[in-house]
Amino acid sequence: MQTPAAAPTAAKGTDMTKVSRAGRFFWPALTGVIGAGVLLAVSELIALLVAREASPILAVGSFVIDIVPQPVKEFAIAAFGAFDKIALLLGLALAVIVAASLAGLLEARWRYSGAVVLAIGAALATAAILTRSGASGLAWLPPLAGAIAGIAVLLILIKRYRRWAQLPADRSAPLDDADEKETDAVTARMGRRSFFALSLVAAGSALVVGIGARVANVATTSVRAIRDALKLPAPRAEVALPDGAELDIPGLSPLITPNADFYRVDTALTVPTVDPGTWRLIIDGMVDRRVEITFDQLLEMGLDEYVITLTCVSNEVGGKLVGNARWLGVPLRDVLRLAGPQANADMVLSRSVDGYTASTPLSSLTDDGIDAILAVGMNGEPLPLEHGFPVRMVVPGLYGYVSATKWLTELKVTTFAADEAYWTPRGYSAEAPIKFSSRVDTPRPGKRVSAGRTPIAGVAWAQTVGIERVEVSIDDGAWQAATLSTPINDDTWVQWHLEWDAEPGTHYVAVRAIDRQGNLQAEEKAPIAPDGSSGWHRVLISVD
Ligand SMILES: Nc1nc2c(c(=O)[nH]1)N[C@H]1C(S)=C(S)[C@@H](COP(=O)(O)O)O[C@H]1N2
Ligand SMILES: [Mo]
Repeated sequence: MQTPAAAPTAAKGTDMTKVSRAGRFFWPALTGVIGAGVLLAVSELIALLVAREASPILAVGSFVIDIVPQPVKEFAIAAFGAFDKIALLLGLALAVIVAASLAGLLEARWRYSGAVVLAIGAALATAAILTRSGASGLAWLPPLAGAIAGIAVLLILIKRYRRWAQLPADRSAPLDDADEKETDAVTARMGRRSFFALSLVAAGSALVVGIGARVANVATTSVRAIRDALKLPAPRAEVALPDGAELDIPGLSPLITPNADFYRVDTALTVPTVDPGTWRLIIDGMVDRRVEITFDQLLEMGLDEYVITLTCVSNEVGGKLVGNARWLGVPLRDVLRLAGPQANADMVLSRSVDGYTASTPLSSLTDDGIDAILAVGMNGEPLPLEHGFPVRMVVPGLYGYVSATKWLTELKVTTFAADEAYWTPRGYSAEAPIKFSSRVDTPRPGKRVSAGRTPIAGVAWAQTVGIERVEVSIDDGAWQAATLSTPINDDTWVQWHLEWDAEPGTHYVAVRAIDRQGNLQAEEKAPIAPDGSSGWHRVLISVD
């Protein structure tokens, strides 16, 4: 009986190391194509991350369209009809394959000659990208990064190919005569194996990364364009800011957090792209009738403005995972009423297009006194993609993870006994009201303060209840009442400040709040899990 180990491998192995005549043309050419593929894939990936318009293939394609004379364009349309663009891209792909094969063949013969061909290709693509209108400041980065990666892969692959084909890698170092044959065969076999292994990995990842990045780029670019072009109806009622709503103190958080500065927390690896034209909200579960509504139907329910401070359960004492925005939306109680929640239900499981779920007490969404909304606008614009475009939930008084589902697609009326949300089996409470809190924004620890009169200022929030008082203690002395901004409503944070006569040295500044029900902010420190941090924010300040 013959075991696999006993099979004669030596003779066959030597055969395998031979590169056929056709192979001497095919493998280097393929190497060039793989190098170019890596170049394009890395460019696409970096373009997706830093400069969406900087896709080499598309930029060169658009460039060709622009320079092609009108008669040729007309011929292309006549010959290919609606497929003229596809024909162009196929032609371009063919040109890339030919040039890349040439690069591989040249590199196998003269070191770095193929690298130069790829570099020229990348340089042409960069020129095409930079001469497009709308090229951003980082538009040169994708083709550069692509060229570096593509050339590196080409050089390494060709080196392995030369070992396999027994082309002298370095003419100045001949092999020892006696061992030559044996060593050649071993080197060739190793070269062959490592050549194929890397070729496979490089080609495979180039395909996956390149196509993935291009698809993601197209999807987000088109939904981004839809979002940018979207005009939301004006609110029936705007929230007017009361006099004294905003304090003007350097270093203090603005009353309304600009969208660009608004914290972002979600489990989404890539931002979901939802076209409002095909978006549907399904309301089902324990309801009298299952309801499906479109984006337009939602808008037709009438939009109002709500200013609500959102807070993340992961916000540490003094942290930045809290923000205040003007939301444009529709009350959830009106939306739920369309379906008619049944009496024995006690929870709404909201679901995002990416599968994320949140469990919100039904009463928080139906209570007349709570402004829980489906939001479509944020600070005067449609929701940014990152903040849940086209529709998200915002519920005053509950941490985001149990209430603020972004990219919303379904509201399932159910019970806490029957259903569980994303974070519930992961160490967080099924129900999580926001623990009211306060924060010192300025002076900032680590920033030097000059002696003399200095404002101490920050924000405090107690959504649905409101902040009654904010107190500051310096160097663990008596608690002094801070001056508050005029609150917009009980769902938003207030700004506070206290004038301080700062003396040289180091000082502790601590803050605590009292809510409108007379409760003092919890002093006891708690970690963020399972239901939010607590404790008083205390900072160390050095004064010159
Ligand atoms: N689809 C989806 N929605 C989500 C989340 C998520 O991971 N996925 N995270 C929630 C959490 S934990 C918070 S704090 C808020 C944050 O909203 P923001 O990113 O707009 O600030 O979104 C909530 N909505
Ligand atoms: Mo959160």
